[in-house]
Amino acid sequence: MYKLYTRPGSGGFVVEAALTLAKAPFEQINVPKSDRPDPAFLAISPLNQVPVLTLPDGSSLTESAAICILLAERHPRAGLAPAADAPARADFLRWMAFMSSALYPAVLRFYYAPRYTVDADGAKAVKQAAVAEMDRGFAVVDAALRGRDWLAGEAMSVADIYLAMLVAWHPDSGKARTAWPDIERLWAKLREHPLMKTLNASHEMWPG
Ligand SMILES: N[C@@H](CCC(=O)N[C@@H](CS)C(=O)NCC(=O)O)C(=O)O
Repeated sequence: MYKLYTRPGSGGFVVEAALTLAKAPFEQINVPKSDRPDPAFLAISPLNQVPVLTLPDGSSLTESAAICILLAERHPRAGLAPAADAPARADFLRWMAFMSSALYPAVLRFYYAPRYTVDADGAKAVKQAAVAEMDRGFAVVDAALRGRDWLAGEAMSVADIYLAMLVAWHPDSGKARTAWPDIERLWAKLREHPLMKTLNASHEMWPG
């Protein structure tokens, strides 16, 4: 059985969605935020971050995008991603990598701003720059969605859920909904998705 280390409102949201869509049984372990982490948790998550997924063979991995891609590979019938040889696979990999390497870190710079400066008064500037970086990234994704329903191919994939999670973290989600109409169109569909509604009840990613 899988074990998912997570906490409400975290990147564990998309992994929980992927496991549930795959109908894969998993145990969920809530990891409280702490500056003095449990050494056993640090052994599987050296940066003291969630999500972490422990696989049925006992090995563990961090990195939300890697976890989602692995689950898509291991549960091909769940349709979490276009097949490895499908033309849409390139878009899927591209956007998963873009979201986890450009957008997610910008979100972290906003919420953990003091970590990103040695200036005791610098957090405000870090936050401003983080929002600008998020805005740049979301505009790229919004443009890519023009005329399309989903980020990759003709069906919802875990990349779309990943995007909804990230945009929900924007500190001004009202602005996000008007500034990027094509992201909003996708996000609106996900807000009505029965599983996202269920997950949102515990994660409170967006106003229900
Ligand atoms: N690169 C990691 C980032 C994970 C991450 O930053 N998780 C946040 C919650 S959304 C966390 O655990 N933060 C606690 C910390 O950094 O101290 C991923 O994609 O999974």
